[in-house]
Amino acid sequence: MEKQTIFSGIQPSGKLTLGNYLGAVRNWGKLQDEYNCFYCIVDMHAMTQYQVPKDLRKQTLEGLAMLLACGLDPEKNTLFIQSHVPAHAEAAWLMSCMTYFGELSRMTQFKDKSAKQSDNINAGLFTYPVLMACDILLYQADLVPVGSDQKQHIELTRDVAERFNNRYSPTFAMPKPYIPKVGAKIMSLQEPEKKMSKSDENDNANIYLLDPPEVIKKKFKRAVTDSVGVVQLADDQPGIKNLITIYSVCKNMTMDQVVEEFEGQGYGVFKDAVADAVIEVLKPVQDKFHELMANKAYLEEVYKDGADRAERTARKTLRKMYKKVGFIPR
Ligand code: ATP
Ligand code: LTN
Repeated sequence: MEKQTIFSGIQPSGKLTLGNYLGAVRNWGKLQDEYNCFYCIVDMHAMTQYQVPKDLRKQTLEGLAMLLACGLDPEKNTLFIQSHVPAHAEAAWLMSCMTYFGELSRMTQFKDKSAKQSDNINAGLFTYPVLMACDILLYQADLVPVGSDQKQHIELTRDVAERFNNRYSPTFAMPKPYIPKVGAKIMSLQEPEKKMSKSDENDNANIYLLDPPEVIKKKFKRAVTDSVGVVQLADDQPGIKNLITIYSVCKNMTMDQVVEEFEGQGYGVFKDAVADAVIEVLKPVQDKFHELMANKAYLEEVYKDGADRAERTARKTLRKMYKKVGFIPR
């Protein structure tokens, strides 16, 4: 049987966080043997926020190195940079003519980001989900492994794909979100009702994948909890719930097992244990990352080869799309 296709993307909009890792990237490596996988550093999406050019270049390369450090094998997966494959932007124009203003207005990420960057509510921020839909559809992806914040965008992708398929003829596979049961939404350490996000300006809110052990310890010590004082799963203890989630994913335990392990223990002991678990999981990733960043020629080879492979698949779909809508081939 032919392998199913997977597509996912990550923005080079800052340093990767524990949220990106536990909710998305960590799971990608587990799929590489069973699926035909495409993973993309979506630099074009990152432009919806202002990026300092030299930082964007650095973060894009670091993003790629991070995917490799997290265990993605470039022989088994196609790893590439979005702006290297022009079909994404070309398809996005066409699909933006098939996506309604009302649909895009309902996107919660648009609403959240508009509130956060009220001085820069640009057209790209609004049409962001159309470009994302094209990322997915150009590769005929069946599954899209993401954190739960991206579910709404994948539903929109399906709606637009179905519209195209119905208006013309079947062209796109129908993608489904692939969301982990635990870890799909890691919360901010400072405001546990908000998701941990790499563009958060408060450094203490995030664990970055490259944070050294002492920084990780300090951030967990300062993590906002509550005055209940019991390690348990309760709706009015979002900070503790978040720490239980992190520990459970790092240790491969269920949340209930974590609660049992820390029964009768104080928050101080629990926070130290969570920090140690995270440090242990990140250590090999950090070592590998530094090794890769010292070898720019290798990284270049990986993204060039990835772009060539991605381009072939994406072009094929774009050609079909153009033909079906009535564009004359040259
Ligand atoms: P930004 O702050 O720039 O929006 P981000 O941290 O939300 O960035 P993205 O590049 O948008 O990160 O997301 C990459 C992947 O990480 C997506 O699959 C997303 O669902 C997942 N992800 C992001 N934040 C979290 C989180 N807090 N918990 C779990 N998964 C997350
Ligand atoms: N919108 C996503 C990043 C992203 C993506 C994609 C994810 C861009 N294109 C295609 C999955 C599939 C985000 O903000 N996390």
